[in-house]
Amino acid sequence: MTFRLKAGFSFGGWIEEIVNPDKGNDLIPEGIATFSDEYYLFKAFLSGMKNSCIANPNPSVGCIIVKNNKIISYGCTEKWGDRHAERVAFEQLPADLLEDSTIYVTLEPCSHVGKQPPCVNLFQNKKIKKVVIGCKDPNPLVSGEGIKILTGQGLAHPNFTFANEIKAFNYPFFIQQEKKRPFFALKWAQTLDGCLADDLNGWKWISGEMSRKYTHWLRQKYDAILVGAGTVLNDYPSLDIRDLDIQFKRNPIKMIYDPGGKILSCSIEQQQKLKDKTLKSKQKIILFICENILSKFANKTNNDWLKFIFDNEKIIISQIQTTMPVTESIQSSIEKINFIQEFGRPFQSVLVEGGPRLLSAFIEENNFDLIHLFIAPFFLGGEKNKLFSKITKSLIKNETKEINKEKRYYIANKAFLNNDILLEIMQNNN
Ligand code: AOF
Ligand code: ZN
Repeated sequence: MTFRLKAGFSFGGWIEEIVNPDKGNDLIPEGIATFSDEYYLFKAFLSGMKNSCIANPNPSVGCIIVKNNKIISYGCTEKWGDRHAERVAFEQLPADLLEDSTIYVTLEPCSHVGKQPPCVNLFQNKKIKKVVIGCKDPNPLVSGEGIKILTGQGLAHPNFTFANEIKAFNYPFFIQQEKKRPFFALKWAQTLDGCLADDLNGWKWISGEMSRKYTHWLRQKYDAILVGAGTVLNDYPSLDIRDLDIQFKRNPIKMIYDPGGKILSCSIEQQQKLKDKTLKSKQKIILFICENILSKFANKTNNDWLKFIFDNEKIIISQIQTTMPVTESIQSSIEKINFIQEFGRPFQSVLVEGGPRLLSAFIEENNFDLIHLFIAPFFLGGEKNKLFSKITKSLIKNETKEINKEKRYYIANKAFLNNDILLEIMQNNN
């Protein structure tokens, strides 16, 4: 899968639209004629961004209905299990208004019975002019069948001008359909000399305001945020969404990787800070702890802090195995959690936000799909908080594996966010 992302676009969507809501729909890329199919497809794409945080694991699809050069209805995929974009757009209109209209939808309409009935059936006998389709659905249950059915009815007009952007925006969905596993994105901000924080850990923000807004938008797009316990006990991050001027609908699940049980054995002062900040959460938190460490703490039931952790409805403790590489142990632990029961929907994606050691483990084990890298133009001059820093010891015990230093990754996207650079990097370009 090669992405040819247009300037101003990122894997999170149209950056200007996200961090600058005043821009509204005034973002039509250069060279796209007003009222052309591409023009309306782009508007459908923007309309699909509204529910990106609640539609997953479904793709966040946009659909618009156009008649006499006027948009008469908008639709966006609703939360998992609910209506698809086409049905939302259709159900707002009386059937007779649909006559002579054109439908623009970013993903091939589905042809299967899932939690919802097939969208292809919506178009029958409505005297619609055509259905312009932005991208093929990778779901094996659909995969071209929707386009085929609509072609048979003389309605299908595939137009893949924005197919790369649509795929990028719904990348976790595409990867999950193709690889049948959760999607891992890494995110960090660094200085020109590669520091992710200063050596005294006193520096909170590397990147500028626009990058931060974009990061918070990304947070709501992913199902969960994963950080290491070291980062939690240094920064006490809230891991919530803030600083966004536009509407968002949900905070991500917080995941803390704490193989050695640092959080179970932290000081009273640290316990209080955790209670006031990271653990003060509307959303449930998942703590990954090694099985042998857990068994050491399990019988200390007279300890108030352990009681607070173990009896807390908001905290799910998920065991990890010491015999596996870090990222595999996290993945296999995630796979054992019943997300539908705990969170009301299946799990699809995680954004790994740090610290440097946990990020390095994902890179060392080559287990990631995408990097969102922010580079801020200044120097910090530290040593401790760089990737693969020799000063902080590795998370991977008894591992001799070295990262493949020769490997070149693929820069799928680049953007200026005021005075920062955003690079979005994939394993390769296919
Ligand atoms: C569409 N329009 O807006 C979306 C589609 O279980 P279901 O019925 O919700 O089906 C989920 C699948 O439908 C999903 O895996 C993907 O293939 C497709 N998503 N299709 O026609 C939409 N979100
Ligand atoms: Zn559908």
